[in-house]
Amino acid sequence: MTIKESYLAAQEQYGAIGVDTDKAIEALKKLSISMHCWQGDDVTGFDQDGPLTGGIQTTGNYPGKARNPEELMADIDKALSLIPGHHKLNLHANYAIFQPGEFCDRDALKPEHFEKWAEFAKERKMGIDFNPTFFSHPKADEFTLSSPDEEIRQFWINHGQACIRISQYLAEETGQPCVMNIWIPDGLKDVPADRMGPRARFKDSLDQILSIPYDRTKVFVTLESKVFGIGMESYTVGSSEFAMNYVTKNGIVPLMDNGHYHPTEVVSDKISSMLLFHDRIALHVTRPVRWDSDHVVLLDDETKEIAKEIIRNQASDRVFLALDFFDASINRIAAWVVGMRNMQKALLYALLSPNERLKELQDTGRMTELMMQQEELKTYPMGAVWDYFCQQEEVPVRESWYREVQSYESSVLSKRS
Ligand code: RNT
Ligand code: ZN
Repeated sequence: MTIKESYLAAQEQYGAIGVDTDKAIEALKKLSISMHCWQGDDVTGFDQDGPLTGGIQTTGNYPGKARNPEELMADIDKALSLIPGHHKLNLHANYAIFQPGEFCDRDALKPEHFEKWAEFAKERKMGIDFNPTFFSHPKADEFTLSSPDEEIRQFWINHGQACIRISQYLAEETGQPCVMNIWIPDGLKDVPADRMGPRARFKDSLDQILSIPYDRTKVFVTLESKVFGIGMESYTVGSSEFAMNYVTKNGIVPLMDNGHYHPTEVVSDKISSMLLFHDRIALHVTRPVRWDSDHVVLLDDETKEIAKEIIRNQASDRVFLALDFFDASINRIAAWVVGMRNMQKALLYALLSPNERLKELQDTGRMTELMMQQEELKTYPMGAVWDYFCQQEEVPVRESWYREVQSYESSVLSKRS
């Protein structure tokens, strides 16, 4: 059977439960995901040689890591060529590109340091999202925006302000809004003597960062909370309550990373509540394994549940969707492709559900039928629709994309030492 024939058979089966597969494909085409540049080089960036700090960690030493902007850009291109649809690029400030011999510290970064990225994005008609980098830096050993050392705190406030200017530049260059996400690692390994002080300083630092003039239709500032980090097990300054209250009071956008909550809490259950109180929300989709381990996104239950919340609440234009993982133990390009394609599959799964019908079953108390239908849906032929979508988008169908990664590995990655 050809891909088209399988698709037509699937179309009929979905049609019988009131799902229009053509419409699902059309909708999926428009859903763009922000692909994080930092999977390509284990969050190293180009502005310093030190280790990854901030309580996050990459493990593994798979060969072929991108060592410079050219390699990272080539790898991003390779990954994007294997991912259907049209996406955004998510950059971190430590990916600044300097002229030979030039160095500029984080507090003084300028749009020109991201000119090459802007060009890269424009050539590909992509938008760019941006992140100040409050880690992997000599001044980020302990506290950043919540530091009791005023000089250090000021340094990072300047960094945040510089990043707002860069974000606006990126938005203007690409013609697409830039989501600028603030996440700080600040916290303590052991029981604090003062939980309020660092949070009060963080609050003040954010106020100062946001006090510079910027165009709120071009730059959407988001704030990401976290429950703990490695070496910050007892206290994080930017907790969920802190972030939620701050964003609500200051009209910026909440960002939820599904690795940043207590292990039995799920972001899928938080989305509806957040959407009721915010015009927009942002997500970092990741896969926590036991802890916030940032494994590659799989087509697992929680990823599907997150996608359902976006789709069945018709919220795709209110949710900034980004991925966030960094796995150095496998081919890094494959990691991107698996994660991106899985997020898209989860969205397709949600688009191929008879959502109105399922709501009606819930509202009329027909819980047996609801369970039955939700379970039967799991074995509907979504794969045939996905394959057809990939074919239409001119990207490799099913596992055939992996051959391209293998040949790229032998012709390009294996030559990197
Ligand atoms: C860390 C946060 C944050 C980072 C990136 C690199 O726990 O999830 O989003 O992963 O900024
Ligand atoms: Zn994150």
